[in-house]
Amino acid sequence: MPALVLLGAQWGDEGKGKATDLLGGSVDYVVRYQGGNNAGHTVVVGDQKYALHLLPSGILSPNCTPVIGNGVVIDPGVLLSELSGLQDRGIDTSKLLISGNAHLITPYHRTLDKVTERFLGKRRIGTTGRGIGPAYADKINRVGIRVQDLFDESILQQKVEAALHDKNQILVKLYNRRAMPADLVVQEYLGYAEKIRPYLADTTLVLNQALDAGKVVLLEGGQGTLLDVDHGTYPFVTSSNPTSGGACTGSGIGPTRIDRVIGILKAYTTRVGSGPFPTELLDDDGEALRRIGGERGVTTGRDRRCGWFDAVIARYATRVNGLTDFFLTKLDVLTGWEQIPVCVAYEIDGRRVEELPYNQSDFHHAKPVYEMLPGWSEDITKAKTFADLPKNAQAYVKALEEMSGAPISAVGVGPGRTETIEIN
Ligand code: 2SA
Ligand code: GDP
Ligand code: MG
Repeated sequence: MPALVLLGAQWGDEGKGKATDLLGGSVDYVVRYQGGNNAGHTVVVGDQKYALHLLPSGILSPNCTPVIGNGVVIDPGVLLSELSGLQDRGIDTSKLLISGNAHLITPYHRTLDKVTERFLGKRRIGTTGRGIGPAYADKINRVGIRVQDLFDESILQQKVEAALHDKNQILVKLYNRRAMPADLVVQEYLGYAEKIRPYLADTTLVLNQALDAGKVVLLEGGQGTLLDVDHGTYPFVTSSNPTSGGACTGSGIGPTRIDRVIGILKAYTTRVGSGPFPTELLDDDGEALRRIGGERGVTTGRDRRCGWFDAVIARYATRVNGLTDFFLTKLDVLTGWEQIPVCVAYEIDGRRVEELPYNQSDFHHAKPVYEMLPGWSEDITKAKTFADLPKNAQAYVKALEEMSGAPISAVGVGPGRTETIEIN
């Protein structure tokens, strides 16, 4: 198996961290290819719970090399404190590799993220406020600061000055904020350089050479398909490409080397932040899913919006990512419902629609068409094989597989590393 991609099939928080950790024992490299510390990936190992933001979940597997690829945006202060937090808990972080081409999030990106959201008011995206959008905007606008710039003071100074030239005018004139002195940013960032230097690598070269040598590389997505800046519910998206194409550009691994693309799919749906969500539940069922599923943002602590499973979204994820299979997570959370509604299509202005509409207004108007599936009441958290699941839980999984367009190869029945059923 050469390279494989693991990504979110919905709006993020499907349980990618747990799935990556599960595969960590059988892969040699785990690579983050987009996003930054907006992500929150939870991994539960025994009685220990880890919340990772910037570091690949493979960092918890001793034989695995974790890599932060060129497509990631790095807040260096957050990176170093995440590293020292893991070191304090006895995790070896020395193998980490960081691309010199990854871009840096700076204090002005964080400030711009927050003031823009405030300015948008009711139309705000509901970002994590970590500076992700403004950092990617600078990258595309060719005024970004890269990790490699930390090692040349005069280049860093020039680039920060250039980046701040118009931003300071915007901050002062438009948002009534104080200008940010370039020198302050440069001094702070030069202070990170030597701490980051040991991890610096030509990650694209390292990964391709590893693949040549028969090693296995796992590309781990942050966020999810519907938060993709190209394929998601724009403008209510993140500013990167969590979809499988982003795994190539964000790591420097060509598509011909990837032979498996796993979509992580929650047995119901959640979303953090603003934007359309056809199956959202604003009633007791939504509250129950939130409570039982522990649906709270790992980075911001915001309550996640909850709703029933949406097969239209799952089919779309299969299509735009070329998924080979799904891991279905959090099936245990659905235990106890007598009947479980599943959205099989939308009704838009009186028409039945089977595929995700590309038109933003149509998606905003989409009403779910539900099919009712019978529920189960037995505790499933101890199930080890598919046959251990109650008949109705088996039928739920099979129905979702049928509707979603790719086989389900694993089912999560609890947050722990071992609480996963593999299906052959
Ligand atoms: P941003 O900050 O620019 O990426 O925000 C843009 C949108 O992307 C959403 N987004 C997320 N959605 C789900 N999970 C994410 N990670 C955290 C978690 C979220 C948290 O694991 O729980 O703690 O709030 C994540 N990161 C970004 C975001 O909500 C906006 O809708
Ligand atoms: P990620 O961003 O996709 O890595 O997901 P998060 O960590 O943000 O959110 C997923 C949550 O579900 C975490 O608290 C996980 O520990 C938890 N989780 C993952 N798989 C399962 C499962 O099968 N059952 C239950 N009950 N919890 C799970
Ligand atoms: Mg998350």
